Parts: sequence; C-alpha cells; structure tokens
Amino acid sequence: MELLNDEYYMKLALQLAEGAAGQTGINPAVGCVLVKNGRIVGMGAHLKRGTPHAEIHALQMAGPEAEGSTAYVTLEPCSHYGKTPPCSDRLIKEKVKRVVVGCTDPNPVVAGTGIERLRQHGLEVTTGVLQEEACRLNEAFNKYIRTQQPFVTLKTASTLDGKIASRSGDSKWITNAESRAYVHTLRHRHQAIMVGIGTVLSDDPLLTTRLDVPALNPTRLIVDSGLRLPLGAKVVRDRSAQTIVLTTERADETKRRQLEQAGVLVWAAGAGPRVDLKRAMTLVGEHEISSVLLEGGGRLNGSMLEQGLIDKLLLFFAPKIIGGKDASGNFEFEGFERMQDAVRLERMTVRQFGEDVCIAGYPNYE
Ligand code: AOF
Ligand code: ZN
Repeated sequence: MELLNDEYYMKLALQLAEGAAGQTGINPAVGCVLVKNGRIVGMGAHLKRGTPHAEIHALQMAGPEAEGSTAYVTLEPCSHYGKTPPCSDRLIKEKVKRVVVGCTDPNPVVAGTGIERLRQHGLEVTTGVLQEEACRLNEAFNKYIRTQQPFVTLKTASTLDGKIASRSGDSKWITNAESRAYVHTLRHRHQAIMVGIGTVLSDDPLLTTRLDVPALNPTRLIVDSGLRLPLGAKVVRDRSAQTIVLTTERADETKRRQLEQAGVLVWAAGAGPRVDLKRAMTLVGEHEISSVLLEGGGRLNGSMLEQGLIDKLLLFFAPKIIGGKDASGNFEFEGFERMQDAVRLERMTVRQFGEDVCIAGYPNYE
C-alpha cells in the first residue's frame, strides 16, 4: 500500500487489531499506531480483557515522542473507567495532537463521548477512516455491548445439494483441508462453539482448535434436552476447554450430578421438553460469552434459524453431490410455506478455498 493518506496507518492499526482478534473475550480487538514527524513512534493492540487498551501500549512505547504525534486508533478511544482508566484522558495528558478513528465505540457508556472529550481539549479528531473494516472486525462486540446477547455465526460444511453427511452418516470429509483449516481459525476467534447432542453422539468430536500455530480453544456448548451426553464422550473427558451442557429443568438429576462431577457445567434453559434456545442464548450472554460459532447439526441449525437466533452464516460447499432423501441436510426444520417467507440473506460475499466455496451473509428476519 502506498503511503498517501490516513488509510495507510489505519490499515497498520487494523492489522495489529486483527492479529489479536479472538483473544480479548467480550472486549473488542483494537489497534493503535502513533506517528510523529513521518515516523512510527509507537504501536499497540488490546491483548486481553482487564489489561491495558491499545492506545496505552502505543503511548508507553512512544514515551516522550507521544507529544505532538498523531494517533491512529481502530476504535474510538474510551472515556470511561472500566477495568482500566479512560484512554482519551491519557491521550490528552500525553499531548497527542491529532487522533484518527476507524469505528465509533458502540458501547453506550462511550458512544461518541471519547471523541467529544478529545475535541474539547483541543485535539484534532478525524473519524470514519476505514470505518467499514474497523467496525466489521468487532461484529460480536458491537452486538453484545448493546444487547448482552451473543453474536451467533453459523458454519456449515455441505455438498452442493446441502447434505452434511451421506445416507449412511459418513461425513469425513466433505470440505477440503483448506476450508477445514479456516474453520479452526474461526474457532480461535470465537469464545464458544455450539453443537447439538446428535452431532456428539454420531461423531464424538473434540471441538477444539487444531492449527499449526498455538491457538485458543472455545468453550464447548452442547444442546442436549434429554441429557444424553455420554460420560465417556471426548467433550467430557478432554479438559483442554470447558464444556457446558444446555438442557432443561426436566433433566435427570442423577445424570446432571455425574456430568458435573466430571467437570461439565449443566445449565437449564426453560422447563419445556426441549431446550429454550432463546433463553439459552441469554444465559450464554449472562456468562460473558459474546460470540458463538454454531457448527450444527441440521436440526439445531434449523431451530436456531427458525427462531431468528443466527446473526451470520458461513456456508461452505464442496464440489460434490451425494444425494439421499434421508441424508442430513444443512437445515432441518418444518420450513416455510411460501417463498416470500424465506429467510433472506444480505451483504452476501463469496470466497473460494481451493475448489470449495464459502458463501457468507447476514439473515434479515423481517
Ligand atoms: C479503547 N481502546 O483498546 C479497547 C477499548 O473494562 P475495560 O476498561 O477494558 O473497558 C472495556 C471497554 O472499553 C469496551 O467495552 C470498549 O467500549 C472499550 N474498549 N477502548 O479505547 C481499546 N479495547
Ligand atoms: Zn480505552
């Protein structure tokens, strides 16, 4: 990229933020670059909730060079006392001259007041630089901070005819190694991964992140109305991530205690025969999980979609047709009667992974 305008340094700040995406919990990923007299004097990223924000790391690196510099920050500097003090005050104190902002902070306690405070103290503020990229980076944060509900991304991997297994249940593998590696990156970037009990019973998956580099494992959420999760399942025995079973108040007490003794958390979502998925998502949010990667199977996908609980879809298609009228599909639910009632996706994009295709979109439930 040519060094022509504010976008150059904002891009760098975005790269710093992106590098740490997935490791900040319910906090946003944020990057900051400080520039003075044509050279970079400080760089920083927010690395972990409860630790200093991006601006503070960059200011620390710059030391006295911060005075008179321009700060490029992917997110509006905060103005509140959270787990750490306000970044806008620190930028003012260090006599930064100008601040360039990517996305304004949707956090209701900040929401423009950070920028306001900087301006009140005579700093020049430019907003909206690479705004779209900067805001998209924190989709989960943007929803969670306003609603306390997790952002749910559905990922499916199917044949071109929408099947997630053959009629005999074979599903290894549908998509190629490149697609599957990307899915592990997605696991690293989400706080939780969610599957239905059917998937656990048929595949006994581990649901951890396996990449060639060190990565984080998401918390495992298993939707299991009848508490059928076997004590010998990998998600119970493996301790490299917390497993949480979402069940109902009708769940068998003995089985619940056995699972808890094995280190599994059991949460009741509703008193009906099936897990109340809306209630389950509220519980997940209450426990400070802001992003969920939903990995099926077809029935859970269908129920989540039907209830408007999916925020984003990532549909991987392998160049294969398997057929089978009883073979499981991407979405298994009653379905809508009329085409005009179909869930429509917006902001569609297509990306290729070798010969596989990944279609991404955001459902509009209106
Ligand atoms: C920034 N720079 O790098 C980040 C910001 O509890 P705290 O103190 O960590 O505050 C969390 C809130 O601060 C978070 O909800 C969001 O509004 C903002 N995050 N702000 O100026 C940063 N990570
Ligand atoms: Zn801050």
